[in-house]
Amino acid sequence: MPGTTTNERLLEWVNSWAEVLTPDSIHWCDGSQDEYDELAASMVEQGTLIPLNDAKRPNSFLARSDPGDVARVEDRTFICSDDPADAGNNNNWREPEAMRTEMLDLFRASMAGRTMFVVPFSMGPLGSPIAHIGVQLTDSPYVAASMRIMTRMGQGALDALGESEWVPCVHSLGAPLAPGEGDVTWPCDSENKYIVHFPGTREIWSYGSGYGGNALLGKKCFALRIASTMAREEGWLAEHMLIVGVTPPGGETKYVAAAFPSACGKTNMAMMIPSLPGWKVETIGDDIAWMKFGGDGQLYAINPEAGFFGVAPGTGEKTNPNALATLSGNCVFTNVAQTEDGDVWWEGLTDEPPARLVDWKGQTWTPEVEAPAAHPNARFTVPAAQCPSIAPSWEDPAGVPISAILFGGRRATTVPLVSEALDWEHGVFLGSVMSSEKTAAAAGAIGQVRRDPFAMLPFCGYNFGDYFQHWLDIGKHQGAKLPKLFYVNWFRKDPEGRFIWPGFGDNARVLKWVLGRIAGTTEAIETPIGMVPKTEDLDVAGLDLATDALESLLAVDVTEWQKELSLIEDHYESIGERLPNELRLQLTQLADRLAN
Ligand code: O2Y
Ligand code: MN
Repeated sequence: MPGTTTNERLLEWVNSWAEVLTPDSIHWCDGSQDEYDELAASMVEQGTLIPLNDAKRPNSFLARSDPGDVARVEDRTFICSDDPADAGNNNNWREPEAMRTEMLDLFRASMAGRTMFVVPFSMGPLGSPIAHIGVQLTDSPYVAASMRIMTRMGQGALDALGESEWVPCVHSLGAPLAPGEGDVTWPCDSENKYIVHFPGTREIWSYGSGYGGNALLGKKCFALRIASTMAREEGWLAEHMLIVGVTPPGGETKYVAAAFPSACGKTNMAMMIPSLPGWKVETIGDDIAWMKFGGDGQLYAINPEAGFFGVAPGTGEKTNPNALATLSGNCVFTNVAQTEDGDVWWEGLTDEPPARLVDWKGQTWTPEVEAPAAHPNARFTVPAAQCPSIAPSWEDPAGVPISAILFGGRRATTVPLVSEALDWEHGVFLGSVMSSEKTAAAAGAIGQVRRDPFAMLPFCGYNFGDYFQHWLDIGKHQGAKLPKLFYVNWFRKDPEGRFIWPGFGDNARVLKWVLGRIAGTTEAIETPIGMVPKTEDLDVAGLDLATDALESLLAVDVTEWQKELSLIEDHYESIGERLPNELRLQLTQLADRLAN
């Protein structure tokens, strides 16, 4: 049954793809609870979903993926632009027509024996001027159900679309069924994955994977890779950033966006419980921010998503109590372990593991087993509205005005706890050189610095040189009242290798300094790398910090920074010839300031 739409181009597009994909049936998703329940029931019958103990975690399920389909696949992710230079050294490039031919061969009859779901979705609150609509075709009921959690999916999105344009997203598991052939619990073509973007026509084609960012095409593929190219053309920003509202006691809420590479505690910060008495931090989003200029010259941000697709391992009462409370029901867990009483468990949920579990591969697990019970990239999918710290304004169609943007990374040395950019151009320089050190997980590589500009390395849909220029151009927007830009590092260590800063809820102390800088009430010291707090201006009341800890946290060591200069030069070399001259100048100016 076609959805209720008169959009002829949409109807034609669905029909023409149905001819290629040859599904047995077509289901237009309306986004209702009944539809979700029916999808879930059919997946339970098939064995794809295991219902969890309803008394402990109502309306929740566990999925176990194919072991060959457990994460995003960056080496199989492609940008297909006419000119390879437009994709840049930061992307895998393929010629668009050659890729279409190669993929059409795979797509042909790839949905045989299956239902094709037509999934209309809005990235952002329905009808928001900052939101955009997509329509995904998929033969995965897991994907259709997950899209209902992660986006505003169904008839509402079709209504918001009306007769206008949408981002077409085609997804097939690549696992056709012959007549009478039995299905597996996680169909996919794990040896043959393609995550493909055509920025010129704003299309996404994905084949072979049913997992996460490879298959829920609204998230990384649309909201970052395609949206970043749309944002460049249209003068806005599509960024890999969390958004929080920060309210001092009796004060006004200020909204802050922050970009961190993976393993830097982004979800924890998005759901932070501040340690400062009377302060409030509220969640707008944990992963992606779309920001457009309002008539008043401010950047207004929305979280384009409606749910969280978070990493389960490491999420516990100490690291993120708000995330745990969010997971009280209506969740889909993927690749976590199952307890004997039909609930879920993962490393970091409790200090001690249960005596007996079923691991993510469906095998009996006891603490003697060396391998983790949950896959390290095991995920939860849950409605954002369930988060105790969700901000009242999180679905405001107008977005929230952004007063500050934080960039950050994991650095044991060199980079102070917080510094403020000298101006917009210097802030863009800071974003363009964002870096993290590899952790002990990567044996032999500890301390090696990896550059991840704006945390967009796997997500920028075009040449990083052009992307940096776009950020510089945003700074020249007529009448812009730009957010202040900062660089934070929660991970500085002492000579014994211990973290100096406690992190988590105590990061609110840094936010307090940031708000003071926004208000113009807090002073700062100008250093060669930016404006750094006076030690007395960081509120560390009640913190058990070692003597001289603050000096170490805020130190700017000229010798260390001079070594950093050559690393940045190498990084800029790797960007190629489209690196803006303005950023080369920023690097020279930094070198000059360090020399003087
Ligand atoms: O592993 C995946 O498919 C997803 S990766 C992911 C998921 C949620 C939020 N962020 C990320 C990421 O890689 O940045
Ligand atoms: Mn992310």
